[in-house]
Amino acid sequence: MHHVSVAKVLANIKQLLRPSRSVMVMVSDPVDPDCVAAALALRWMLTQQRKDVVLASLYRIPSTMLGFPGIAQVRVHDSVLPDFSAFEVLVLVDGATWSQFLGRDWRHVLEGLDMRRVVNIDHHEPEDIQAAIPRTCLNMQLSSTAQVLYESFIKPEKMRLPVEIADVLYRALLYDSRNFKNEMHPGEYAFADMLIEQGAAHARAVDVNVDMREVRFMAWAIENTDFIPGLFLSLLCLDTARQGDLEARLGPNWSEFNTLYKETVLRQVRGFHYGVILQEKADEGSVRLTWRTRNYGNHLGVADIARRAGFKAGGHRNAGGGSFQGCMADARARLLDEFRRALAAA
Ligand SMILES: [Mn+2]
Repeated sequence: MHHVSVAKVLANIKQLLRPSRSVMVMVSDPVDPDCVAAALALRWMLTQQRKDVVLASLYRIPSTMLGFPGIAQVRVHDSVLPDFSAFEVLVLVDGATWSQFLGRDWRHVLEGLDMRRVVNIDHHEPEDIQAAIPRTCLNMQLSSTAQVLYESFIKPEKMRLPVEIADVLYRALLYDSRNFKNEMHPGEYAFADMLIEQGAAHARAVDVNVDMREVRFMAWAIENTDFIPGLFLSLLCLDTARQGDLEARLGPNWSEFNTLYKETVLRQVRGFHYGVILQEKADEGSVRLTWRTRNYGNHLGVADIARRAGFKAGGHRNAGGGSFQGCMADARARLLDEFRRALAAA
């Protein structure tokens, strides 16, 4: 992968956008405060330059995001792809892999796209998008995609934001940083301070107001978590039977209610630095991986361990996801083996 400097990438993106009249901004899967706020902020910036901007998602809006300010501006294309040819530039925000934007059939979708007109703005560890479009992939290891926009556009151009844009960017920052509990990135507090100064509502952004189903998921999940002290690991395996149990308790969207569990149990319990969820995808013959690593202390990189166990894995160092082709029993056994091996070698 050849390296292109951030300054050069930024110049390339500005050059591509300057003459363009119509832009589509796509949000990533999962649809969360960061990708939506980044899309709303970009829409505001580009509309100032008299461009037509459409915000799109290939993925449904999770129930937790239905009350997010401005969410109605995101068009959901959950069965039919948008007509990309109607736009001069396609901007993909807050994701590093094609599948997070274009779905499982992304290779086919890419065949119909002019890659010179695709832009990626993101803060995850670089993946296949950067490899494909290094000239227009703005990837900065910062707190959030919201902060990437701040450092690249808002701060250098001394933009004054509308209150509603400052507010959603602040929510994005707090969401992605877990209210500043994640690893600290340069400029994070300066960004926050600017947003507050421009009218972001702090009290509302930090208000915790979870659905009761979050509590029921957590109670169920704690009962079903394997706490493996020798590996410093908490492991929740959701095989098909357990998923059926959760669906009966919480409804078909049960998987949207794991936030409280992830926040409370993964990486927060003394002696359990690594928190992993494995979820069987029987229809795809695969297993989905989610992990969190305690931020404080010197710990192993779960992505590397998972890759050695045969998973595809990415995201951030201390929070990420991936997938394994095969069954739950194999995914679990191989992951635990590699944890054992890595800890023995450490
Ligand atoms: Mn993000």
